[in-house]
Amino acid sequence: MPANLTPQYRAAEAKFKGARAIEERRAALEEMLATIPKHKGTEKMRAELKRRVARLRQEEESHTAKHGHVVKVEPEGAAQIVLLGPPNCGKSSLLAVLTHAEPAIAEYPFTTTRPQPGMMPFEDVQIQLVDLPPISNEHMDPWMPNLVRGADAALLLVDPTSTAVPEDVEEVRERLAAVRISLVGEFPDEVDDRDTPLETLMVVTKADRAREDDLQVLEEFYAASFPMHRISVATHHGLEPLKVAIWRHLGLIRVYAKPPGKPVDRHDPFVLPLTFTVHDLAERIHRELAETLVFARVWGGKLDGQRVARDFELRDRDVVELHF
Ligand SMILES: Nc1nc2c(ncn2[C@@H]2O[C@H](COP(=O)(O)OP(=O)(O)OP(=O)(O)O)[C@@H](O)[C@H]2O)c(=O)[nH]1
Ligand SMILES: [Mg+2]
Repeated sequence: MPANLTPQYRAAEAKFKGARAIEERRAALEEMLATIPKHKGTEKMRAELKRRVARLRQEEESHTAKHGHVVKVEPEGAAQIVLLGPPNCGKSSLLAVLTHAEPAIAEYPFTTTRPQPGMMPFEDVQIQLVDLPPISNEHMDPWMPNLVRGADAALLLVDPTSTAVPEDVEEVRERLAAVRISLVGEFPDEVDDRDTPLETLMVVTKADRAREDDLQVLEEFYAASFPMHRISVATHHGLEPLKVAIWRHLGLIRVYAKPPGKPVDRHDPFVLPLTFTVHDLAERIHRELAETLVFARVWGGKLDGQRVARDFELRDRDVVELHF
């Protein structure tokens, strides 16, 4: 037994021995982990404690799943994007830096056990990011596939400093492929009904700590499969370009509707799919009135208030005046 175990640690250990419910046991183990003196002599014990915490967490999750617990995140904002990746790759750190959410972040794996949403402001829209527990060969929460299928897009995070890369990333792709979710850089032309392709950007994290060589090898390996972004949460490197890429990848446009003769409201755009027409917009605003739409005027690009036909395809940042 390594020496110098504190009374706090002993108390937590006693609590663990007396605990019956999984949650209580896990909480006590976490307390032991937090109070154990951190030096060379306790290294093995700490590693073992982490493993036991992780195992109990998994048990907790499958327990709720077996009891019919469905885990969902209500979509909010312009789109819902899930953060996917192996343990410890930096998912929660990314959520914390891009949104106001305050997820748990730790240097050990399996920190996140529940989905945690946060809203990422981008220019004048809000995009929902959902931080998730890690996926590995041994572990995928049973509620994950459903939640992932419902998302509009995904970020696949890769830790270039991981000793298991790229196998740990491949495990994520394989586990999802096994439940017919394919992470794709670009939406395929043909899709089997049973499959869910999910448009994915790859995010290479921890660029501040990684060796340039490792980054390049990784980027070359995945360049053909995914658009790639290198970031660091520590230095904020690459975060702004990543936000722009996320927005572009979603293939959405913002349109500002203005009542005839009134100024445009630039605060609250309609967020619409690409190829949405003036008629589609009229329908979105007022289903019954759409048929009575006479014409529209558009400001944006080369247009400065000219009349357009109802089948005119709107573009990002157009201002539209509908005349019924
Ligand atoms: N240097 C550096 N460390 C980072 C960066 N991003 C994350 N980390 C560290 O990596 C560790 C894991 O980060 P998390 O955000 O908890 O990783 P996660 O993917 O959410 O982990 P799980 O929830 O366990 O799957 C923490 O110690 C972070 O501080 C980064 O950009 N640079
Ligand atoms: Mg996490």
